Amino acid sequence: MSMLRRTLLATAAVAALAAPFASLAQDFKPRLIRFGYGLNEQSNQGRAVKVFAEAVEKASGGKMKVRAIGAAALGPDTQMQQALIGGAQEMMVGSTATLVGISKEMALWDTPFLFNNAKEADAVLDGPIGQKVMDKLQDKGLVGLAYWENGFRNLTNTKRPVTKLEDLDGIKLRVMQNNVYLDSFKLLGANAVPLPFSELFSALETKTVDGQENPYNTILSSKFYEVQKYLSVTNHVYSPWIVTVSKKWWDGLSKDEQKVLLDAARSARDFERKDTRDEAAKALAELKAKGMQINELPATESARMREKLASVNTAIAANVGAELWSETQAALGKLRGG
Ligand code: TF8
Repeated sequence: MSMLRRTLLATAAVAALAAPFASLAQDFKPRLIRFGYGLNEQSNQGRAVKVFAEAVEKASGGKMKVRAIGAAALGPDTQMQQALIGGAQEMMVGSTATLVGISKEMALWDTPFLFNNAKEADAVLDGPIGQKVMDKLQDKGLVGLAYWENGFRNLTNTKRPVTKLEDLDGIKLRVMQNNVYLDSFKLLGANAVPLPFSELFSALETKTVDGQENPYNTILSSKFYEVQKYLSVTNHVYSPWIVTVSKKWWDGLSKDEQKVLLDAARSARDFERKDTRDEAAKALAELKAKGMQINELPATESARMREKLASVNTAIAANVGAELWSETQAALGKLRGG
């Protein structure tokens, strides 16, 4: 056997031996990740953060630890976003809608009736358009890792079932802290009041507001059925969550550490979307059993709402830029077989 051949064989043997221990050779430092979120531990959000935390700890051989802090104990979305930007907190998951003040392209996801179903949402959010919108965060001190599902939003209130556009007249409706939501519900005739989610239950309980809008899962996990009578199925917008990281902190991580976080955010996303959809499928019956009165919105009324909101679309297109807007419309056309 030639010298060269013997060396090659020996190198191969060492590589084969080392392979199972590859993770030991990876560059992990002890890291504590404070991961904040707004819903409670028993929510779809809480369950997914737990899955994320376990994936990170496992993939880093226990070096990277996630301290999950729910129920807005670190503050509402906007406060956590600032903590991430400043480097005082490492990670969070929250609504894309509360990021619009920081990164205007996020308003794309506030477009009323943008997606017809979850399949369209997944395709656009996980595709090049979703990535482009997410990447815009980097200039603002945030790194986006993955979109999770909050879901299609529906209306609840204590005044009356909303079966037609006019039923919204004068209803004091809490909206997220986001101008598209504020303008949309004003256009629809409601008296829209922006409030952080963490103040919502008590605002409903004390009748500071009459109603709110959120996916079934949240109406259930946040026990809004205790303080809301009517649920009107409007599906007026698909609302994503986004997992974000402090860029200040992220830039100090090794490539291996960054990969662990990205992979875990994506695997937790897949878990979360399935969990959320399974829960949503059963939630209506549960909310009914809890005493809520549920009504569908007739297609003609849904169409009237869309028409009323046409000017919002124009404003969003101007905000996010004509190019991103038309790219999105083209992608949706393609998905719909156009
Ligand atoms: C809202 C949102 C919230 C989420 C959550 C706190 O109505 O839908 O449920 O942002 O992350 O504020």
